[in-house]
Amino acid sequence: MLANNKLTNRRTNGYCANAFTIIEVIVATIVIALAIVALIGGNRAFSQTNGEALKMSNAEFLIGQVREMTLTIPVLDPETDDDVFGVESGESTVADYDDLDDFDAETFSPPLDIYRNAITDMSAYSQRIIVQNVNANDFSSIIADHGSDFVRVTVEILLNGNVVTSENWIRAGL
Ligand SMILES: [Ca+2]
Ligand SMILES: [Ca+2]
Repeated sequence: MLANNKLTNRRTNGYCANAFTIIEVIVATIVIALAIVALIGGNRAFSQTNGEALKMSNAEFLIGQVREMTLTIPVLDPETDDDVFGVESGESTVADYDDLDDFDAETFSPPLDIYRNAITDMSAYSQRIIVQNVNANDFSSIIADHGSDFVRVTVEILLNGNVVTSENWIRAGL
């Protein structure tokens, strides 16, 4: 009888020593749950970062298209010189634009490529262009239209109506 009790105790003790306790299981479950939450959070942050990078990359591409598109056209209209700031008479579409200020206050949606063709698969984006004359001695100072030989071109890129980024540069009409 005594031997039987000892055997039973040993089995019971052995069972306890080799099995997980409830506390161990709870702790392990919490650790695994925390790891899963951390993984999901990390993945979401990575996706958001990736999405922002793609947006910026597209925006930079679209700014580059405007820069290239307007790079070779003159600051002043070849026909009317500085008579008109903006689109001259008879220039009804972007294909007719032949000087820089023709592009002032224009928004292209879908955006245009360097050949002035609509980029239809980027139609959620827009290019908003502002052309302003600046002081010859201080390019940060905006002056009256055709008030100097220097022009600041600002391009804003919008995605679904929200500004993603903008860039500007100076052109000289000398
Ligand atoms: Ca023109
Ligand atoms: Ca013009």
